[in-house]
Amino acid sequence: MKNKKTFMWLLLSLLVLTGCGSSRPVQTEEIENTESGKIVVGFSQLGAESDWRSANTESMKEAFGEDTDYSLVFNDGQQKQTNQITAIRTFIQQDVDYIVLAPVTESGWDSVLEEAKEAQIPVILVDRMVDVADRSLYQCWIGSDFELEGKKVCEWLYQYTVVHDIPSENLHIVDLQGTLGSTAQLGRSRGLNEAALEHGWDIVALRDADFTQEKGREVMTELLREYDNINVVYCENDNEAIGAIKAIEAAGYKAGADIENGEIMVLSFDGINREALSYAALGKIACIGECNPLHGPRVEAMIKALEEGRIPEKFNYVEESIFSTLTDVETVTVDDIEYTVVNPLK
Ligand code: GZL
Repeated sequence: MKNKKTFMWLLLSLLVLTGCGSSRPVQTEEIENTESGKIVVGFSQLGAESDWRSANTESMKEAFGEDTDYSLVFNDGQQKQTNQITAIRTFIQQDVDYIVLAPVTESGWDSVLEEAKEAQIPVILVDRMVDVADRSLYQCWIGSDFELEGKKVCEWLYQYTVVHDIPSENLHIVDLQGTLGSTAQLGRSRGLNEAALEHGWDIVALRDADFTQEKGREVMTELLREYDNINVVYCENDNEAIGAIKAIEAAGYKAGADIENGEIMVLSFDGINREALSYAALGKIACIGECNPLHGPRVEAMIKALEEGRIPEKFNYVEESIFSTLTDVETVTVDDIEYTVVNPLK
């Protein structure tokens, strides 16, 4: 445990920020003063692009809040890897006890994680994964099986076509992808691609919608101008789905599950956003693959284990469900495991 003074840190942070060469000093938020005797955790959060991200941030801030044994130094990377790398270097200069990283995309982390290793500061990954040659650069990871999330939603779609006797070749799907190169996007897109190959679905187009509502609306507007046969929209998070539904309705179509009668079915992921859940209640979103953001307590448990000399599991997956207010499909089976479809409003 390191004994640090706030003034020294702030001075160091200032030196590091001015010397870092980044165009804009990265705002590293000191949460509360850092008294000696607390475990100091530097958290590089990738951004605030979605409701999921906000819930994830709140979960971390609560787990490492002022009434705990920790002092949290929080940085919002504003969805830019360069900001996250600068923040990690600041944490190294501040000589924090632990670095927690929610990486925006998988590649480009080897050098800065090498620097953390050389500084003997353990790194814990949360949510998305990093693609590094040397896995010893991080202690452990906690997050979701994103490909499984995609498989569950696609199995729900397949079962829906079976119940309604809809031929697979009648499905014309667009994939509104999340931030390209992020683990969540790679896994969810892979889930759809594999299901489409297995069932003979037509993937009309893929578009980067960056997990945001505005991009979801924008790319869906373009797609509806470009194609007249779209009847399923696979949104890789709820914020995109909300944007897509606004575009669908603005173009004079109806978001709904009755695709044989001209409605456009919207599928999504997360299950956090209240507006998305209200759309699910109306059937405007047919199915949501749950993605659990509440990683704060799990990360705290990992740090506690490390403090006590115990080694956490390297990879830790959270349990997740599948949501729908439609009753057409009651369970889905993926990789021989059966998942009950849950009504998120009950
Ligand atoms: C998933 C997470 C994704 C969410 C999006 O764990 O990385 O990023 O699904 C968020 O809402 O933007």
